[in-house]
Amino acid sequence: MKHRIPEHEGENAMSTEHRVKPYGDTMNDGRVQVSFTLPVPDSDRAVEAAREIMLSMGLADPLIAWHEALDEGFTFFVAYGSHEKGIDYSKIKVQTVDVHVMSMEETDAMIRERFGRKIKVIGASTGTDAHTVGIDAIMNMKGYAGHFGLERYDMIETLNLGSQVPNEEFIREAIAFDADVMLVSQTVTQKDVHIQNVTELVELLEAESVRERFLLILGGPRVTHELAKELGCDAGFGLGKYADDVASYFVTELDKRRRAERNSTPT
Ligand code: B12
Repeated sequence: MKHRIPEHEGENAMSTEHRVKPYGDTMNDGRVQVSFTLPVPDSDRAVEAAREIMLSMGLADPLIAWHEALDEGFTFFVAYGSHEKGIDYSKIKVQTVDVHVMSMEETDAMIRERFGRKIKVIGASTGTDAHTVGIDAIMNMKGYAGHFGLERYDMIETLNLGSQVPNEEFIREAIAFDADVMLVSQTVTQKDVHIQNVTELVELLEAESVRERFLLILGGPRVTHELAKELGCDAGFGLGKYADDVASYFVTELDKRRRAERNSTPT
């Protein structure tokens, strides 16, 4: 992309200029696009209400670019406005999974060389969560968005339990499968059900004294690495992450642990 600043150059530029604003058409114009629905009939009054919603969000100079009746009493809007305040980029800190992402072939080669056996991975969408597309994107042979899933890897053996798997059953199956890695997918976050669900999973693993036996990886559209760590998992992956990201992470981490164990064993 023509205007993209390489990350390191961007960081340097930011050190002299902390304030970052959205970029629309010209630098620092602060323009953003927002879409939302109001539970009112489509009318001039509704458009004015949408403008006021934009202003109350702190978005100046609002323009309602599109409005359309969704139903008798509901109107959908697409609007533009300017975020004038900006944010201090130097204050942004995130916890991320810091690992070199390998291709499927590189990951397979590393497993062959370092472990000499297949890595066993079990996955499920747990609790009441019925969404399977996320966990399938990571595990299925055909994968997702041009990234093959774990089933395609020669050196990874997988077991995908699907959705609505109770935590107790997930743990039982992980032990029976002798898994190295447990993959948990959580899509529904209403009423923080994902927090309760993953907390219960971690507590059950600890109660059965098997938490350390598995690498526990959480994923889903609202999952961050930071949240996953807070909940007692080893790592977390959200939107835009694929099988290669997660496989690179678990193979690297398992290898690190294998070496640490070897070094601590008296000869
Ligand atoms: C398809 C869908 C359904 C289908 C699911 C079919 C199926 N077999 O999965 C059906 C129709 C069954 C469904 C039902 C419901 N749904 Co629904 N659904 C969706 C929808 C449209 C797409 C989700 C999807 O497939 N995304 C594509 C996948 C590939 O993305 P992903 O899951 O984020 O996965 C990626 C990453 O997050 C990550 N990842 C995901 N999991 C994991 C796991 C690991 C280990 C790793 C490493 C990575 C990882 O990797 C993937 C690839 O990058 C979304 C809206 C949307 N557009 O996102 C709503 C949505 C998720 N659903 C929602 C809701 C509320 C429901 C229902 C509760 C509705 C209802 N009232 O009945 C029910 C849930 C019932 C239940 N018990 O769970 C809400 C969730 C809101 C929230 N934050 O809680 C959404 C966001 C819609 C909305 N805007 O309200 N749904």
